[in-house]
Amino acid sequence: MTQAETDLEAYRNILQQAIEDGAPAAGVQMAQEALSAGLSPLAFFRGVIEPVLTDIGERFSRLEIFLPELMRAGMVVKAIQAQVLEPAIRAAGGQNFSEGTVVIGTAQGDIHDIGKNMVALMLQVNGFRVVDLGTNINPKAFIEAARRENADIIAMSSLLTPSMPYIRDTVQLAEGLGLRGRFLLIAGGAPVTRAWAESIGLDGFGEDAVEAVEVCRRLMANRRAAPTHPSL
Ligand code: B12
Repeated sequence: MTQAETDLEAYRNILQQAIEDGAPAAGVQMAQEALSAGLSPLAFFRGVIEPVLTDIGERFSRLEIFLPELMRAGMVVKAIQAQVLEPAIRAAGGQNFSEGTVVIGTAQGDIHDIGKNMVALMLQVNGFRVVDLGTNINPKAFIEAARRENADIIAMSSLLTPSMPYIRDTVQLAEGLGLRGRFLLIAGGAPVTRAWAESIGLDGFGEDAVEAVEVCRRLMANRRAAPTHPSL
């Protein structure tokens, strides 16, 4: 194991312990130390937060842990995001919102927002104006917000399988209203796959926050090249 891998493992163990103890301050302090030691916020998110949350999710499915632990995980990770990662990413990013406007939210029935917030932040620091609608957003609310904000892209997040049909409903609502040429629709989240995204007619899909930026950039480049194309 390289020194960097050993460090990541040590950070993951501390995060795991902070979650078990329900101690956001310990998580925040560890994240600050990791960034001070030279780890980038994105590398921290991918190398520490994502694997720990994945492991917790797997243990939850195996009934080894229960809802209170899931809630502590959400609380500790959100504190790290708000107090350490977001300020660091914002400080490094520009203030130029010329890439386009993205309306983002978590799909109806779903209140998970850690991944969605990371996507929103990465889009913002990469030049998109982002309107974050929050969680549990129904199809009509997505479309109304996109109209109100004159958005280019509607970005939907879903962590719950039962919420995925609402993403499909949003695509169908946009289609029914004749708005497919006006808004580009994309989605992501742990249970969302590229094949499913294609099957319901989404314009794009992203595996993680970095790919979310890539897909939005690509869609906007296509739109600029062929602005009247009906289904971009
Ligand atoms: C933390 C957590 C919670 C916290 C959420 C806190 C919060 N504020 O978000 C709380 C305690 C609230 C919670 C509640 C529940 N949870 Co929960 N939760 C999790 C857990 C452990 C981590 C989720 C997370 O943040 N992952 C890390 C982030 C970074 O990953 P991500 O969201 O996938 O996002 C990345 C990519 O997917 C992508 N992405 C995300 N969104 C988008 C959008 C676009 C447009 C793009 C391009 C990309 C993109 O980029 C992100 C960054 O890289 C997961 C396990 C897991 N493996 O994910 C279970 C999990 C999602 N939960 C689950 C369940 C069942 C529940 C509950 C129903 C439990 C219950 N019995 O009440 C409730 C549901 C409440 C509700 N109505 O929403 C299941 C879902 C199963 C399913 N497929 O339906 C999981 C998978 C656990 C499991 N294995 O059973 N949960």
